[in-house]
Amino acid sequence: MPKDVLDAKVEEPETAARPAKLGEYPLDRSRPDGQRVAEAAHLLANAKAPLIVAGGGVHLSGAAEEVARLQELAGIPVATTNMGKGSVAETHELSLGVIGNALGKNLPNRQVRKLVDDADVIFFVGTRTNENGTGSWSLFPAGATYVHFDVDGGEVGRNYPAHRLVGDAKLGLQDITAELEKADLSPRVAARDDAARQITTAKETAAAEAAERISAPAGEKITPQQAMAVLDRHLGEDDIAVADASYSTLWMTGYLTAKKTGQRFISPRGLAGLGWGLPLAMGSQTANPDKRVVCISGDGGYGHVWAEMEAAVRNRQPIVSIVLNNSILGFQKHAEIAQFSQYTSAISFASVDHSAIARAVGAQADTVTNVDELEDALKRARDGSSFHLIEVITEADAYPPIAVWDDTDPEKFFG
Ligand SMILES: Cc1ncc(C[n+]2csc(CCOP(=O)(O)OP(=O)(O)O)c2C)c(N)n1
Ligand SMILES: [Mg+2]
Repeated sequence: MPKDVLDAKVEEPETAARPAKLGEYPLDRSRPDGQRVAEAAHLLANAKAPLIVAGGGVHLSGAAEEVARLQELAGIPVATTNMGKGSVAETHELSLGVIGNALGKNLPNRQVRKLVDDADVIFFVGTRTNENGTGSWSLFPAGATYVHFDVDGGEVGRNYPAHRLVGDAKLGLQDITAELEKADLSPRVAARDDAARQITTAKETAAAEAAERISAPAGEKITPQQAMAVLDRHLGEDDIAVADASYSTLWMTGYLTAKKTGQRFISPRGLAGLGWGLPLAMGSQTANPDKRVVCISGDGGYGHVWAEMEAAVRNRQPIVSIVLNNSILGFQKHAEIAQFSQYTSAISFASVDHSAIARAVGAQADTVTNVDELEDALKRARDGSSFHLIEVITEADAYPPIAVWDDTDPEKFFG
């Protein structure tokens, strides 16, 4: 731009005034077709083993309360994708937790898989049925009837031929619930206890299996799962959890609990770009100044965004930023091994002191190597009012929580 053009005074054009109220999202909400809503309600009311699969669209629409209402009214079990986590409280007896690619043998939730296998009517809401949400399209039974509800008709039925519903999740779920309120739900009421029992049993088995993975001997170097178990105890129902791409997302979705309907767990699952974690946390904190935001990143991903710590400190954002430092690009290493049985030279880092980098820009920082130190650091960070980095030195050989690698010999990864 020439400088004289930049300097020129511009009269405000008459058309500049924009009186519309634009401070909310979504700006426009559309209702799905009434006849199709009635048919969907009929399918759900008469299903033997219905299952709702809630995706990130539920949060975008602000429809979590509506999903929870449907779960309660019709006694329908609810699972979520990674991005839909928190659509319902995971402490509810009819909540399965996160499914999709998160059902690998190193993630507790794989025990709920049987309930997914047995579902006869699957109701997708606010999900693109993409690779992660469907376990590479391996998860959902071929014989089930599908109802797919999304704001984008191009996504509806794209991967699973489905009864189609197109529109805003909040309004559409209200309509389906209104239809179900008129229906005979006695078969659903009768089936509820059995479904709740099956889910409870699956979760208890999962918890027993995970117990060994998440209990940490005092003073010893810890695994990401052990770190998540500590964090889960500290995470309040009003806190927002954010994760970077790579394993951080799966540690978060697999090992933290949505304690309340609508609680947010934000991760870059659309494109899975590394480095999104801290900027996502800063955006979350800006939008929710009164909430505690906790961010989980890997050391490689964090290296993309070190400079943002300065902005978070300068803007007095009291984010609790946890870096799981395993000194490798873990997911990348394991993907290369699984694919090629060897890995490239750029996988391992020299020793990097992330806490020193944080202190250099004026942040609080702790480096922790065991559970007790992590407990103390989390208490300090939660009570504090400024940006706080907790660098957790973790074991590099945490078995990758990726379902498609379940059959890979651990020797290959760590031998
Ligand atoms: C911008 C970007 N570059 C590369 C990748 C490919 N990638 C996926 S996971 C990963 C390793 C991440 O390592 P780290 O952040 O240390 O997490 P870890 O897996 O060790 O927990 C890489 C390089 C990506 N997703 N995004
Ligand atoms: Mg790493």
